[in-house]
Amino acid sequence: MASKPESLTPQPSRLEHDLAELARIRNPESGGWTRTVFSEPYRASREWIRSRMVDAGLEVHTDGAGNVIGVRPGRRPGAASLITGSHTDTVESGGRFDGAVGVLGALELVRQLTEHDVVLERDLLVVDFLGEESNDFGLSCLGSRALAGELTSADLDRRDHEGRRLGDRYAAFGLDPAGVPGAGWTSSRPLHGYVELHVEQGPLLEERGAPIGVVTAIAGIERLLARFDGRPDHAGTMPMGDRRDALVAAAEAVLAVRREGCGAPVHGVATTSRLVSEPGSPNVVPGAVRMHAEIRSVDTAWLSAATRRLADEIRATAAGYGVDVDVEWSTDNVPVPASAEVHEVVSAAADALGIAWEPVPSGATHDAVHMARLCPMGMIFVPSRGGRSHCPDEWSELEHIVTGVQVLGATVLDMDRREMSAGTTS
Ligand code: HGY
Ligand code: MN
Ligand code: MN
Repeated sequence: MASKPESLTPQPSRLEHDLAELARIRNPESGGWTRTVFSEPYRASREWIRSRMVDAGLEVHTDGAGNVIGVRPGRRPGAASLITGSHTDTVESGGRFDGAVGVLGALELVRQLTEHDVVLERDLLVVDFLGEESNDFGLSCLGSRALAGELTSADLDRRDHEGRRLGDRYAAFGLDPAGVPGAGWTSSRPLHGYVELHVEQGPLLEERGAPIGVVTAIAGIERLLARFDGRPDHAGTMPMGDRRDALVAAAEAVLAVRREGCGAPVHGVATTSRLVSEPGSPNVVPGAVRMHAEIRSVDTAWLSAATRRLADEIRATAAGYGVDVDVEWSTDNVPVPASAEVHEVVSAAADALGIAWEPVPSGATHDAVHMARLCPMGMIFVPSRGGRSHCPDEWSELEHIVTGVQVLGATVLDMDRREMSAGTTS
């Protein structure tokens, strides 16, 4: 029976309960909500998610990439599957909604489909992707990246700042690292389309008074590691003009990163997140500094030009202080447009439900970036209060989350019945 979208009305109390239950699983030693990838609180949260997937009647397994996947079988075995989901790991001292809304919203949709005796044509896969957040290995979206066949055995040799190897972290978490590089989705099981519900994590929907955002594109991220090599000296005796102060050169670079972001002609941002200054003693001129930064935009041309401009400026200003600098950029992900057809399906679903929506870019990256390599991709946003996220103040209203699940349901019902094309929004 193909149910009418308006009949799939999510239960606010059940969603609220799940959000509250998941929020109880966190590292008590950290502020906010902390379930970082491979941590014990994260292990516990995934066990809870598995149990909720089973309760919702899904057939649950963990794939070779460490993704927890619940399958709701469709009427037509062999038909290309629908897939939705998000992540339940958090940043350090993060919030309760980033990622959680997409996984728990999808579970509420599954319960709705079952309670209304809706049997989809296609299998519906609900995924809690492994480790979406950026980590010390320089690779965000571990699970979806591997599912898209983009996580290599060389990546498993990456080390974090404590020298721990990524492959060993998989093993300690109970996952077989040898299975990760080969965990890519096989074309023998085609995917029909991917749609992810997520909090906006920015201010646009609240500013425009819209309860739903339909994502047009997801920003690319270029990450910078700059190593400044000056000269340690006695802070009390070395004259100012004779110093080669690595931290002063890095401070100039921090401001250059900010200027680049503020000057972006399109949605572009730039952030320096960390300076590690050595030796760090109060009476020693800093001899060496490591600087971590990133720039983001949906505009590929601006991103690559900005990386070149910044590299030139950082080298030139460092030379002025007699400091050498090694500038290293790495691409976390390139900008990815949403599928034009999924964008159309989501906006038509919102229209049919009489729900206002706005087209919005995503400054945050998501598992959807990697899923776009496997099938047509779209995202549904719900507002974030004050545009805040990745902090304990992160908040989204339950009524908005319920509306997001409603639009997700109507989108899934529509995608289930239609053939999809591969075009994108740009
Ligand atoms: O960094 C991001 O944009 C995402 O929240 N992981
Ligand atoms: Mn997220
Ligand atoms: Mn996040």
